[in-house]
This record gives sequence, C-alpha cells and structure tokens, in this order.
Amino acid sequence: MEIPVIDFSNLESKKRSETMALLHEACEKWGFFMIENHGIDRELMERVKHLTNQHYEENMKDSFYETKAVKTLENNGFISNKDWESSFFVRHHTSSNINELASLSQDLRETMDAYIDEKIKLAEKLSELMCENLGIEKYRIIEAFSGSKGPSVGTKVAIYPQCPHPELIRGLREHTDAGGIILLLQDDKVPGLEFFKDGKWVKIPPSKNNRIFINTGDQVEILSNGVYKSALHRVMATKDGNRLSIATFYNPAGDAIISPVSKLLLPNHFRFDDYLNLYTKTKFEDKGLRFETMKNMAAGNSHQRVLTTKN
Ligand SMILES: O=C(O)CCC(=O)C(=O)O
Ligand SMILES: [Fe+2]
Repeated sequence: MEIPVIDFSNLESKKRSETMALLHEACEKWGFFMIENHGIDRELMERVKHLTNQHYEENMKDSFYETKAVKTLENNGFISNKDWESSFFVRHHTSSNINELASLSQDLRETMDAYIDEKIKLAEKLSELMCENLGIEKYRIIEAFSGSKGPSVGTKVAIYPQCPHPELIRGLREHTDAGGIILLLQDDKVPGLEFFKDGKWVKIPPSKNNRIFINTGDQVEILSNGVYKSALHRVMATKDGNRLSIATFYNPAGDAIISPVSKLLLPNHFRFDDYLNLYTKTKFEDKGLRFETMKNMAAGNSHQRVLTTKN
C-alpha cells in the first residue's frame, strides 16, 4: 500500500484535476497522506528540527529519564496507561504562549514562530482544496472552525526517546485526533508512526524530500458528514534512536459550533410515501436531484424547486 503523495506544484499545472482527485481519494479512503513541494522553505524546516533536537538534549532529556515510568519499565509487564514521549505544547492562535515557555532559546522561539506561520498558510490552503473537492463553499471549513476569534492552532513538539524495551510501552497509544487538520514534521531517520487502514497498521516511513505528513481529525469527519475520515494511529517505541515529531493542529476554536455541512447530508426525516410520489415523477432523473428536493421539502421549501430548475 503506497501512501498517497500530493505534489502541490502540480496544482498550478495541467495535472491539477488529477492531483485534486488524488487528494480527494486520500481524504476519503486514507485520512492521511504526504505533501511535497508545499513551498515551505527547506532550510527553515531543517532549522526547526535541529533546534528542537538541541533543546531536547539540553533541557528535556535528563528529566525524561528521571520519570518513574522510565525507571520501572524493566520491572513491569506491558504498560498500557502511559506513553514513552517527552513533549511540550506551543499555542499560536488565538493567543501565543511561546514567550511563557521559559527554557526555549530566543532562536527556537523565532524559528518556531516563522515556521508555524507557514504551516497555518498550508493548513488553510488544504482546507480550501478539501472544500473544493467536497463541492462546498471554499472557506466553509475555515468559517466552521472560526468561532468568535478564528481557528485555534497549536503545536505539540515531541521527542520519542530511544527506548530499551519497546515491547513494553507505546511511544503514543492508539487514538484519533480530536480536531481538524494535523500537519506533521517528522524525523528523517527514525520511524515509529503507524496508521490503521483496511484492518492493517501501515508504517509511515521517516520523512524524505522535505515532505509534510498530514492527517485529518474527528472534526473533518463530522463536518464532511463522514465523507472524509479521521484514522486511528499510534507511535511505536523504538530502540533505533530518538524520533522527533512536530505536530501542528489546525483546529476549531473552543466556541466554534460544529455540525455536518448541510449540503453533504442525505435527506432525512421524511415520509416514505412522499419519497415515492417524487420518485414516480422523477424515476429517470438523477437521484442526487431527488435527494436535494427531499431536503428542501424537509426545510419547508417547495418540493418542486430543485426539479423545476432542471426542467
Ligand atoms: O508524533 C507523531 O508522529 C504523532 C503524534 C500524534 O499522533 C498526536 O500527537 O496526536
Ligand atoms: Fe494523533
């Protein structure tokens, strides 16, 4: 199974419709994919990774190996209620906490800020492409996520440290993500991330060619009325070295009210007789039009409206 790779440079070329179709399939059938040629500066990405690794070595490593979970690992069976992960969380939007994270160097703060600005642009671009593919208004996802102050954006900066007993603990236990669009800058050497697809765990290889890994969260599944998926995933602990992961969450605001986009809903709550009446008149028409008419009827509009526009 080849994980879909969406080449953003094709969006400006003759290959646009083919690329859009690939993106749609990735969102529908996989819930995860990679993006290349996304336009984020390679050097900026390398710098974020380098400074984060350095920050871990200087400020996080010692305290991680002091934790009780680490010390008791050998004396336990499988640990099912903890993760082998050392992380911190940066909020960017709607308010930033980066200056409150005392141990971060000025260099890391500035580099992270510049990098996240790029990630936000990429998330918004992606949300627009998803809307286009779903046949809904271009800014529908951004608006749905906005609440009173705009979407909420945060980044989990994590190292999954080298683990002496990877069979006894997960790097991060199985879950789906609560929010919207997740953009992951991951280690270019050490693997560990796995996604569940069609009954099997798919291993996500370390990033090459500056690719960014994307997955969609529960709110995208809900907004799209289940057309797009939030897939189960996990991080395996490993003996092979530290694994870096910088995951940016482009999520709804806390006060955003979420519901499926009405255009994507199937008709519901109608009397079957009413459906049959309409069906008799429109049996040889496209069923999508019939569904729209049933939805309009439920909304109190004339049931003829959609059909008469066609005839
Ligand atoms: O670190 C990773 O690769 C995945 C992180 C993740 O799934 C999460 O934080 O929700
Ligand atoms: Fe996740």
